Amino acid sequence: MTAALPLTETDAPGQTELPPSKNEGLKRASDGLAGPLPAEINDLSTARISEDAAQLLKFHGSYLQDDRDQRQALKKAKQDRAWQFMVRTKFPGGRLTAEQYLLADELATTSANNTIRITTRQDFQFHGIGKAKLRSLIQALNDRWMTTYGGCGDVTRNTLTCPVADLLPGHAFDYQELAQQISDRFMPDSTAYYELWLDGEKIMADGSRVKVTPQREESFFGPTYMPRKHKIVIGLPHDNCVDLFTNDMALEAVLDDHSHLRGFNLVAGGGLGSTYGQKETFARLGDRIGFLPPEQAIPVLEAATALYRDFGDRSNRRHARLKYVLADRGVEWFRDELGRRLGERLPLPADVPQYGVDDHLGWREQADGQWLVGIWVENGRIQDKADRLVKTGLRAIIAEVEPGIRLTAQQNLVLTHIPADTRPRVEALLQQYGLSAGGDGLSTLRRYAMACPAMPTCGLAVAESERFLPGVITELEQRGYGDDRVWIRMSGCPNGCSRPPSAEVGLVGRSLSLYNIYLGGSFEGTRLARLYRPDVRSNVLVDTLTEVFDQWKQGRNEGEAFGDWANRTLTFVEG
Ligand code: SRM
Ligand code: SF4
Repeated sequence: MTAALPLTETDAPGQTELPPSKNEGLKRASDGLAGPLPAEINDLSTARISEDAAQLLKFHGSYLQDDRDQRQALKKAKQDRAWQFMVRTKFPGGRLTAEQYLLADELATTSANNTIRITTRQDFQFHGIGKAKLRSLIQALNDRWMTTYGGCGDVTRNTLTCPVADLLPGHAFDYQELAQQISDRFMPDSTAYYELWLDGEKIMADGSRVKVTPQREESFFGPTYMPRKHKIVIGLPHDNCVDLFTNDMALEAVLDDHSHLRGFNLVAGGGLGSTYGQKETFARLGDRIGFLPPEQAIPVLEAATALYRDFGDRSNRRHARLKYVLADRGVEWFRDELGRRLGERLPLPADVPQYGVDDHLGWREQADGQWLVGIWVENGRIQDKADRLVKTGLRAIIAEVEPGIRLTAQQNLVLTHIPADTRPRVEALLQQYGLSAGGDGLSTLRRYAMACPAMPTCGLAVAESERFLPGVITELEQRGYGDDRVWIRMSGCPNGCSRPPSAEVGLVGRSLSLYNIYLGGSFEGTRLARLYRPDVRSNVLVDTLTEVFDQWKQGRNEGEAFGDWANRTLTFVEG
């Protein structure tokens, strides 16, 4: 089976007659994503860049932002906004080395706001970077093989997979390696990135630098790249730690009784973002399309990605994700069209057993006898606070022990390959810096809470999230709910970056101090939450939650998770 039709079929057979969006023209005219960037990035007479340049900068892994805490005062003083940049890396499978971590830690201090943000897609983000430091930061990351190319923009984003499956006993297949291969396959061809940030050079595996031959053609993406962002994951049913159904495309592992990989189900059409008041936008879980053997993973993803490239809506960016192609045209249409491109239809999806999720906190013995330990990082923000010196502590442990590093899709971090006789030393250091590997004072409720960055960096936030959720959890702990295992996820707008639509409790910003409450998603990420209460003021959020938690405790069946109980018994506003 091969991808029989040419993969440059960008004439988009499925397009509507509406004119293409502005971004389509911008991409086409950008000369391989360069556009006005070289001139504007190097112009230090202004702290910002133009709107067009900002759109293209995303493909290079960076966003123009401003410090929203300062907006009002600056406006009052008739001054320009406090412009700054965010930079996002791309770590397939969330994997990096100790050396890379230590460099990221240093760059966060010298070039950003002294924090590193672990993202829900196993990456790092640096915030608060001044324009004068942007180039040197991206250069320094690349010098140690940390790319930012395609971290954002209308291309294939970071490929996720379980951060530790390849290390644990019982797995014969290297999911990390496949994630890397997928990532490599879908990198853009244009060399504009290397010319803009790396003096036209690529850093090779041995550290040497090689001049790139300038290239602008995109053999796979074509001149207009993807209609919108494109997210791929490899997921495991017994450990759906990557929330596989929420992605544009997923390879769902099909395992035999002994955990050996038989192949994958291709899952397509997931995505979580929506826009208030626009009914044509919604959160959606992916559908199982068909079964494929492991060696067909790349050709099948190529054909499915080309299908998205060609049929995604290029006139309305809010309706451009693959999920809308699936919703509008149906699963059977997708199977037929994919079969046409592959030369034959995929066999029907295989049955998969019950789902589970592991957040990978705590100590586990690896198959090779060494140890790994998952460390909790509140909302992924690596920073020092009075009670927990997360940044200093991680740096100290990583510098001394030189473990492998894996980032989780729950915004936490795993230290790997720790020799058995070093474990007591790591335990002592964790304690010394107030770091938690789960348990040791960390409540269960807080362990499973996640928030997106929102204020003050995110330009799309309409409400607080990362700065607000910890206080909500504290109140719930004080009222006696700390031992309850419930996924609570908050976001500052309905784009769903911390994945509230697939949580048991989703708290989604409506406007300042106002949230919609969604309930009833499954713990395992196999069912979406539904709108339970709209427009809840932040000062009564905890009261509303304690009400439903109490009802759950009184009315649940034995062992029934909160999300399952809520889905079974509550009356919802929608759905
Ligand atoms: Fe996201 C936009 C942060 C994962 C859906 N996301 C943004 C931006 C870049 C805001 C912007 O466009 O100006 C946010 C930057 C805020 C800041 O100050 O850092 C942002 N998204 C994040 C991160 C950092 C949240 C986190 O808590 O970790 C995650 C970075 C992931 C990465 O490393 O690549 C992040 N974003 C997600 C996810 C979850 C996932 O992918 O597993 C989603 C929901 C899944 C999905 O894509 O449907 C998500 N982000 C969005 C959307 C809505 C997209 C849509 O088509 O519906 C936007 C808005 C947009 O693209 O226009 C957005
Ligand atoms: Fe920003 Fe909204 Fe994403 Fe939160 S969910 S980071 S507020 S875009």
